[in-house]
Amino acid sequence: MSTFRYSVGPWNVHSGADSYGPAVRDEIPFEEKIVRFKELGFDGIQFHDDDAVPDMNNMTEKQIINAAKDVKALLDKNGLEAEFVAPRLWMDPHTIDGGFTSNSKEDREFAMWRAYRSIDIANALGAKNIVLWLAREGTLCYESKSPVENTRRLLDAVNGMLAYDPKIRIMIETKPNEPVDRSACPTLGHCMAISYASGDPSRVGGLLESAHAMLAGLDPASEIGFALAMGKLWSVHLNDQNGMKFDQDKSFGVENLRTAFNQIKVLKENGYGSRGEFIGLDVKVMRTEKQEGSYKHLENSLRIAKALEEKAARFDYAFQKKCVEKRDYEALEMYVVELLMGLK
Ligand code: GLO
Ligand code: MG
Repeated sequence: MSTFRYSVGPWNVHSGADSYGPAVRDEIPFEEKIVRFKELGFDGIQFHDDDAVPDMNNMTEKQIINAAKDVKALLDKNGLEAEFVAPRLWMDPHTIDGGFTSNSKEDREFAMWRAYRSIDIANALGAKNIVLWLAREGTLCYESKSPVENTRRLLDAVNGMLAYDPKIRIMIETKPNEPVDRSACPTLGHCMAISYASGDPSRVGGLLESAHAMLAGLDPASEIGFALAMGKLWSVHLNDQNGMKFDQDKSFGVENLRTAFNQIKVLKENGYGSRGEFIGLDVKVMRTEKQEGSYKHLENSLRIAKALEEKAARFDYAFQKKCVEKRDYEALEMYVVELLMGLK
């Protein structure tokens, strides 16, 4: 029995286009994806603003809200909950140089317009959270922006959103690089600092993605633990990554099984999910998969996560305590590896 509720975004099933080659599978319509997500065992859906309302730039504020209400009806019909809405501030011609930290005032205003509309969409979908994945907030050319001003602009944007809606919560999804070289908010430590410097720290928290922590050379379970200690871990994007290279979004646990186990273990030990938090699986299927394999990575990630939940439930805390008392960490480490290998 799983103790967690799992969530996923429509971008996690995609046609396989990357920077070096075109699509290799057909696009699957949104309605079809969400039916399948439910069948696979997901309870939550994550949205970009324009996943919910595709042509939003050319719509009035009222039209945007009405379109989002139709999506809410679709979610209700399928027994699904909207977890968050993220303004997609990296695709638009207005956000080539970033959104909140763009050097253009007009483009910064556009970014805020999208952030406010994302809050409207979240309210229409019944989602309590906005996610800020700050994809292009940072620099490609270091001298093009001031790191001090970048940080202040980011804080101003967060404060603007808090003021726009008295209830909405903001979760910053930190990532150190890609597509920018140096990000304005690379780790959960930075996110916590922004939270405490904001107008309402109780409404600004973090979303930790495993791969993003690894890209920063950090351990995802420890990043999760740090934010949990602050009471500010409000979502996670579990996936996997082979070292510090491009963001791979591999299925959860396929590269670093022990690290994956420790992520599940720290979430479980600290009652993650008891305040409605979801475990998001931000994974992508390999480009080599055929059409019928479009959901394989989601099935695999869920299977691995649930198997690791069971391993965490079986973890022998009495033995761990004994090892700690004797300072016999070799024995403890061997126990963990044997547990993961199915020898315990
Ligand atoms: C990319 C991010 C991305 C976000 C998503 C939600 O590196 O992980 O997938 O999670 O766009 O904002
Ligand atoms: Mg992510």
